[in-house]
Amino acid sequence: MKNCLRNVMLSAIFLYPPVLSYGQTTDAGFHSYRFAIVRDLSDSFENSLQSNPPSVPIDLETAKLQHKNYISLLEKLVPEVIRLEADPDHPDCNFIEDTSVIVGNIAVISRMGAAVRRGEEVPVAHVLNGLGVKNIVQLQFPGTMDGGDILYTGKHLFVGLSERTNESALNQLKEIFHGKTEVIGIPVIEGLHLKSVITLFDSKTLIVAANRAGRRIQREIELATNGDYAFVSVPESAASNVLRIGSVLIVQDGFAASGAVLQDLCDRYSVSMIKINMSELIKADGALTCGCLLFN
Ligand code: CIR
Repeated sequence: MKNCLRNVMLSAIFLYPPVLSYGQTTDAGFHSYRFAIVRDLSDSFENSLQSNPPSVPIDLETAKLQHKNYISLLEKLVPEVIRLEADPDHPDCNFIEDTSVIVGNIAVISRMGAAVRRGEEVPVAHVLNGLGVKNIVQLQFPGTMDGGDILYTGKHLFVGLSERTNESALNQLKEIFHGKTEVIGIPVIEGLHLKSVITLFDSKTLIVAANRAGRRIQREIELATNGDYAFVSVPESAASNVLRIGSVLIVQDGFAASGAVLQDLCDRYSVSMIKINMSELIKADGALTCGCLLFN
């Protein structure tokens, strides 16, 4: 496998963020994408994995509407949105972010941490292949990885070591991206994924949940990276998962205190903020990044 991975690495082209001068940090180019892959919400979504069974069960019709609105929004922001059919045998299939990690022209196909979700990655790999993504690498046993644990900033690839993503996956990613981008393991002590508590505002500014897991992750990143990042804390952990596309920041509706912090940040950097209600997807531990795969 080593040789194969080395060949993959030699032909990789990586996209680094543009150099920005002080006061000009919106970073829209880095966050612009040509493609988004999304997957419809399954009729079996009520049977999705839920770490804390919600007091009010998922309302399927509302979930479908929320997911439809999310896709409509992506269609306004990304030129080519590829929509895959739902799979009734995979109630979590709309959470397509978990199926792979795409950086530059390398796609690493997940071996997902939850065995019941394995198989969701198959049609995604086909689409990536059809689009001409040059290097498609399958994560190997005993590695397990969910894309929700991978945070790529342009300079670093942070890998959440969580219930879903393990040390073997971290080591494989280090090998795949060797010489191209620094891969750093970050323990996730609470929450499903790394990106359940930390996401990108821009390539140098991270939005982090003001909870125990968020503080630990911030500390680990600070220790590992020599002050490369600024951190903005939001009080509600669900609100720490934001989705930046171009000069737009998509945030979860319904979290007023965090919304105010994020609005202030957006105002400072001339980024437009759009709120979207994902209440039914949150019940299945879903967030904003998890509904799409974005790449060029
Ligand atoms: C799961 O437990 O796998 C799904 N119910 C939720 C996955 C959310 N994925 C993500 O945030 N990347």
